[in-house]
Amino acid sequence: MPPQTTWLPAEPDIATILAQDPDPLGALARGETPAIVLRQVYAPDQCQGLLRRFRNWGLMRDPIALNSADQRKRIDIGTSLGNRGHDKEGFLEHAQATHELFAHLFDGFVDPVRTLYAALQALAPGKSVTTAYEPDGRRYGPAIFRIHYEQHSYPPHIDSVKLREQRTDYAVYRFEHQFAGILCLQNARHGERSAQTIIHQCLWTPEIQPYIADGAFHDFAREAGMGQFRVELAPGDLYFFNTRCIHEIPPLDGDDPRSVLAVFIGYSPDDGEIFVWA
Ligand SMILES: O=C(O)CCC(=O)C(=O)O
Ligand SMILES: [Fe+2]
Repeated sequence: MPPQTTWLPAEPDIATILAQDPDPLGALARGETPAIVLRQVYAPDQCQGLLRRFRNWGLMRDPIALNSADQRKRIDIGTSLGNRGHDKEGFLEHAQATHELFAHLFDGFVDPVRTLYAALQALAPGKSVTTAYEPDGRRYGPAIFRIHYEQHSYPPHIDSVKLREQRTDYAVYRFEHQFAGILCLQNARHGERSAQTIIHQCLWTPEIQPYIADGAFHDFAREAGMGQFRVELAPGDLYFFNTRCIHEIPPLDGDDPRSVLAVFIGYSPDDGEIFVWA
């Protein structure tokens, strides 16, 4: 068992969170809280309806289609800087196509991207939340749907355009801190069990990297008596966390793919803009 911790998330809705702390993103940046968890910001029946649409439009594979030649463990709907950033022109063109797709993908539903951005905006009084853009005005992908099939896992890692990917030629490089925002559409379930994100009370430093690279982070965390927080999500829940905290998702099982809407977020305490991308 991990040690008892006082490292607790801000929950469960925006009004409660802001009443306790007018600057919850600042607390996230400093590593004082593991996450901001907003419960039921998107209706579960909308989650199911959207996933049905993705299947009907051929955007995701039905897990029951056992004979499918497509055996990818993860399917993305959207544009990922991490996957495409090596080719800036190609990335920005792909992002433009994602904007065009997303302009009608949610017709008849509440727009989940707008829901996510609105929640972030409400948590950042005085700042302006906007899709990341380059100086010439071209925009990044606004958000991405990630469908994770059985056996998918995220080993302990961080996400950082600055500390890890060193994307010096992109405007998002300017931000001091990077967060993620994740809206859960569907959990991978196996009976009572469902795989959930674990966030370790550990902001990445170069000294930590060898443990991550060698697959020895769990031993290191145990010996250090490191705290951790397990983010228990239901469909419709949205959480934000600091992606410089080492985090992981154990292997998924069950037939339902874990499906989320995900963004990255660039934040600096003294910057009036907050950039959002995928
Ligand atoms: O899906 C999540 O909750 C987090 C996934 C993650 O860590 C990532 O995409 O880098
Ligand atoms: Fe991550």
